[in-house]
Amino acid sequence: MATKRESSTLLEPTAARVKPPPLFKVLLLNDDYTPMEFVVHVLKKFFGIDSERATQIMLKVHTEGVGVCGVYPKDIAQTKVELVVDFARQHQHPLQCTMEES
Ligand code: TYC
Repeated sequence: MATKRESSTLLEPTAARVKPPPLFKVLLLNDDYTPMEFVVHVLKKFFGIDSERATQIMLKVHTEGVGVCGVYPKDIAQTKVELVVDFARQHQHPLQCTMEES
């Protein structure tokens, strides 16, 4: 009995057809009221950054107005932004956290 041949339809290799998911930077913005120690605490708690690096990032935000906390896929970046903003509001701080495609 003759064996059936596989379909001859050619598919492009997966790697050539699938775009990598876009990544988003999570940003902290400066303000005049949130205590510096609170910002350092946020960077450690939500982004797993060590004290020294967290202090560097906080000071960059303080002097330049904005700084990057981390780069993530969209849903993770959105969750981080929500968690940081909720945490800041619970502590009555006006800290702003946002995201942008990188
Ligand atoms: N500018 C704030 C202060 O002088 C400190 C600060 C740093 C606030 C970073 C927000 O994202 C921020 N207390």
